[in-house]
Amino acid sequence: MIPIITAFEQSPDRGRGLARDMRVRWALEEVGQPYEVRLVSFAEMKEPAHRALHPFGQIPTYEEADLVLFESGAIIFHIADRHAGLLPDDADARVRAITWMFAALNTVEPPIVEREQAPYVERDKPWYEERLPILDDRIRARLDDLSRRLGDADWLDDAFSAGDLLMVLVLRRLEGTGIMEDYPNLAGYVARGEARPAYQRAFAAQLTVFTGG
Ligand code: GTB
Repeated sequence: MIPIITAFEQSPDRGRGLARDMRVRWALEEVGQPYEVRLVSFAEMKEPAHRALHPFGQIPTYEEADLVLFESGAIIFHIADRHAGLLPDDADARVRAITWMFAALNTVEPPIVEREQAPYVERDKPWYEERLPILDDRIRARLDDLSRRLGDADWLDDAFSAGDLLMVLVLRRLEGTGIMEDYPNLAGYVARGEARPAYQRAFAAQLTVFTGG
């Protein structure tokens, strides 16, 4: 059964790996599972047919026979749970890797997304200029701790896992802010993730939607 995922027909980043279907594509590539992609427009995402798959009218979704999933974290967990390669076999190591999945999505990503959205939703507000450094500091507080924990290790808990996959993509969202430059070990960590052949295939597939060929 070939799973079908949904992705943006149009994306602000023109397919450079920032939209969350990249997480699902990368996970599927890591485990060697072929997949199909259904592209949806912004209007289609809000229509009942898509909302039946995703109650919040977003991408990505994941369909596999009668199973329909939304939320990139849940989709990655499902893929990692059903295939070898993204979660360790050892029970304790497995739940530690799952903990890093939650840490990426619940602890590190929220301040990054808040900073990312501020220019869109608050630029014309009187507090905007004062708020930006506060948002940057919240991100730095998380990166200070993450950087300390990673140290000079390649991955967060021994072998590469779904936790690293999510953390690398969350950190990539800082591209262009100048913040990552202050954390050379985290920048190296992201580069290691991006160098993985599965990442490269996933990135190329998403980019092809926008560049053709
Ligand atoms: N918690 C959900 C998950 O993890 O799956 C969040 C899903 C989500 O935010 N989806 C976004 C979406 O559908 C696309 S990924 N937005 C449309 C809407 O809500 O109406 C967010 C995203 C998109 C594009 C860029 N980019 O181009 O830079 C970055 C991030």
